[in-house]
Amino acid sequence: MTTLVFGHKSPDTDATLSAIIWAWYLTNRRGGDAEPRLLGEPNTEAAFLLQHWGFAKPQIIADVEAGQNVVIVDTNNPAELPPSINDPVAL
Ligand SMILES: [Mn+2]
Repeated sequence: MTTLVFGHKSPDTDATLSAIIWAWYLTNRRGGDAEPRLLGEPNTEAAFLLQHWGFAKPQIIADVEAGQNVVIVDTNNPAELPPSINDPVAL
C-alpha cells in the first residue's frame, strides 16, 4: 500500500514541502512507497515555491479510506486533518 503523506488543511509552505520531502525520503532512502498529498489548494507562498523549484503540485484529497497508511506532518490537530482520519479499521 502506498503511504500518503500530508499536512494540515489550508496547506502552507511547511505542510506542502514537508509532505513532498518526507514522501521522497520514505521512497528513495527507506525503500518504502510513499506519495505526498494536499488537503486543499496550497497558499500563495507554497504555490510559488512549487512552481519556482519545479515540483508537481501533489494531488489534493478530501478524505482518507479506513486502513490507509498515512504519515502526518506539520500538525497534530485532528480538526485540521481529513474527516475520517480517526475511523477504526475493520479487522
Ligand atoms: Mn503549517
